[in-house]
Amino acid sequence: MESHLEKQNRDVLQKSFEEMISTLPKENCWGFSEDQYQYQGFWFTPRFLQGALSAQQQFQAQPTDIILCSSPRTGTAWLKSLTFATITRTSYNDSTTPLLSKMPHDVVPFMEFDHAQFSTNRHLGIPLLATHLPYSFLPRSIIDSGCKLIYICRDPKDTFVSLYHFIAGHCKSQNTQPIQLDEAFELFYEGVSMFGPYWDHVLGYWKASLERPDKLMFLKYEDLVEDTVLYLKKTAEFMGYPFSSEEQQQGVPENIVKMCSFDNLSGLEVIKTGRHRETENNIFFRKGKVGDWKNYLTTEMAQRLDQRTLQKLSGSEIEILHEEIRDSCHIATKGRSPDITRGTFQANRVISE
Ligand code: PAP
Repeated sequence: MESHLEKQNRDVLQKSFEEMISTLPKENCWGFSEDQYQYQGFWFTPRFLQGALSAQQQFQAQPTDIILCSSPRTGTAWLKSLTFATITRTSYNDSTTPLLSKMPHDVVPFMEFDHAQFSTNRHLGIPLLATHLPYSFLPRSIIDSGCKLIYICRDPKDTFVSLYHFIAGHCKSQNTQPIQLDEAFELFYEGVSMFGPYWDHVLGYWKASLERPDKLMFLKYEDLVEDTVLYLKKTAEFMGYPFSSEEQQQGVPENIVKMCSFDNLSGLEVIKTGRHRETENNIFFRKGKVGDWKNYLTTEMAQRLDQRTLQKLSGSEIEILHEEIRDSCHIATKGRSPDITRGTFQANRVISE
């Protein structure tokens, strides 16, 4: 039970946090009941910002930690389940793994929300932790400890569509009015989205990976969809838990992929009926497809977002758009801005070969 002194300290901290955020630029948007605040270039709800600042102050990374990093809606839960199943493959079998009875977000905690749970996991020898924080917000101990990071990113069009549906679903469950898709699109385009601007999030990790390629692995959702077994093997190796040739002969990676597939996880009772904090688990699992943006964005919207992506990532050698799209943007922008077409991204460039 919290003592009087602890409560007093908590109240003081809360008051100073509220004073601090009252000085920040804010927007009331995306249908949230709370405002979003811009802090050091990124947008947060107060709860997420508070979690970020508290993680910066308190989180002590260990060299053996493996931190799964991502913007929202880019494949975090999938990456959590794949890495968790890989690391715990000798502790659990197909019928005892916690992945069958818990939501991936409850199996691998978020650094900025679930400190206590992380200590328990660590105690159990599970070094995984996740974060949606931008690279520049990571607690210093993560960089200093030399622990490993895995970043997953996704085509911004699918990321936006997924985010829109997630927030709309959340609003519906809270009986609040979601905003229209085209309004949300403009906000995302301008960078006003949870932990956004999306491109700055990607770029922060990308630049860090150039400096520390042995410590930061880049994955793309689209690559993971295309050849999940291949990327799972690379991820296992990067994490220091490679599949032996015997395991490969026995089809262990394939079994993990099957267990963590969208169809399998989304069909579980815990996903159909459970909750993660105040959100129903089924809202986290929508379609799990590449290119679903085609069902929601007009051609003009898609082109605008692609142009934005190429502009924002120009000069970084990152490629998060499909080759065909880059080529068509190249044709559309020829003669306007030579820089726009320079964005190319070797998603798995830093994976140990
Ligand atoms: P979150 O961290 O904000 O909860 P995150 O897990 O990063 O979201 O991404 C959610 C997306 O991954 C959803 O995409 P969609 O809206 O386009 O469908 C979700 O469906 C998808 N996803 C979740 N689990 C899997 C899986 N096992 N395989 C493939 N995609 C998945």
